[in-house]
Amino acid sequence: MRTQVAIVGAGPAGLMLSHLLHRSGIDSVVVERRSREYVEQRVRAGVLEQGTVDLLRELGVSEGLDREGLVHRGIELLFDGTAHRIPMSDLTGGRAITIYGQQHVVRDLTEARLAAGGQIYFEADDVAVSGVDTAAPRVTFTVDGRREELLCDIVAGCDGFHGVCRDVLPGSGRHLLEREYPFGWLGILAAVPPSADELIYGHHERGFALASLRSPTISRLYLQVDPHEDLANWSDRRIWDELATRLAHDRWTLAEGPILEKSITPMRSFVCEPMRHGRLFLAGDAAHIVPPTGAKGLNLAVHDVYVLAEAVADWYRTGSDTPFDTYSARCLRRVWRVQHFSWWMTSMLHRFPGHDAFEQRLQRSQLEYVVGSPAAATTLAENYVGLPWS
Ligand code: RFL
Ligand code: PHB
Repeated sequence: MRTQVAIVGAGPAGLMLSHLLHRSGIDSVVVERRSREYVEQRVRAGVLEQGTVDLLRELGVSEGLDREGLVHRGIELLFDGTAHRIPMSDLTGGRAITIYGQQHVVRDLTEARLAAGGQIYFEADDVAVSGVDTAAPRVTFTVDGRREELLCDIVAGCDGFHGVCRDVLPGSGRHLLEREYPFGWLGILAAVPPSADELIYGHHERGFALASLRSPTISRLYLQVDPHEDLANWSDRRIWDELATRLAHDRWTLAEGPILEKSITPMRSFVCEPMRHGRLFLAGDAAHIVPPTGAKGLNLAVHDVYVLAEAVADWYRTGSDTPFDTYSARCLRRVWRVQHFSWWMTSMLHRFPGHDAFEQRLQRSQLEYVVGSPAAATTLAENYVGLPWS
């Protein structure tokens, strides 16, 4: 088999890239380890920046998003029992975020790609990438017990944090920068209408909590927990009680309902520099991870592949390597802005085990400054809705 661009991973990054390349008349094949059902049901992100929404519209993949996406113009910051609204749209010249589940983005992108004749191999085992130092890289994998070989010009490593592509970069040439946080998030999806109109980010002495949503009848909620916490210790009763305590406010009452899904995610910040080796280009979680407090991972993945698609199209058009040589630096500029914002939100809102009274006072002062100063609130708002793409 031959294609121009072999894409490893059918998450938001890989699928979006396949659409962007198709728009430029460039052929691609997507190779995904999991089944189609699995990737279309994996519950993860929910907050889409304006730039992500605009791009989905441009690509003609926004029917579901336009029908079911919920536009939000502000968020609530809750601390010391007081809720403070950050009017994001007012502070950013009308920009907003849209709530639409990642699994629906993935479902819509997959459907549209297949309908346009795109090729996606699901349930591909033992995916291996080779020859990226040459002009003839290849991706090999097993489907239905058959070993397949995909010859290509370029490999896009869109296979997430636990993928295989990052390890193809030689250890001597890559730099891994990392922070682990002393907590994780216990997330639930529940069949209950959201208790408030906007997302509530709650800083509480018992730990951080977040009330989000997926639709008028489905809520998505998170609790800060120990990163090694066992889910078995968290009965539905305990989860609801803890959420009610941490998110208590007289403007809302947390409604309870059946919990449809629960999981615990550790929190880390991670960047692999550079994001390219030879003909291999990393994009999305394969190259970087942010803690979810800033709601940025998926949006950053979309920005990477936007830059990559442009570079690939330029390379085919001009034959010059310059667009390839600048890919990593162009992406990393935004990656580090988003890393900082995600780290800052995480540091401001969580309870850090071991923090002494001095550090707690600093944290409190930061929260008061953000809700009290229009300049500080604007800093939060413009990063949260997404800074303009360069
Ligand atoms: P993905 O989504 O992990 O997709 C990678 C795909 O590659 C496949 N794969 C392989 N395929 C072939 N061969 C291999 N060897 C392979 N290894 C892996 C995987 O099966 C998968 O299908 O990466 P991508 O495309 O870069 O997308 C990144 C986003 O998924 C991620 O950043 C977000 O989910 C992060 N995130 C959020 N981002 C936002 O922008 N807004 C949010 O509100 C938000 N909330 C969140 C989040 C992530 C969370 N968790 C669970 C980590 C909330 C949570 C709780
Ligand atoms: C979500 O709805 O899943 C969500 C919302 C905001 C975040 C992270 C996740 O910061």
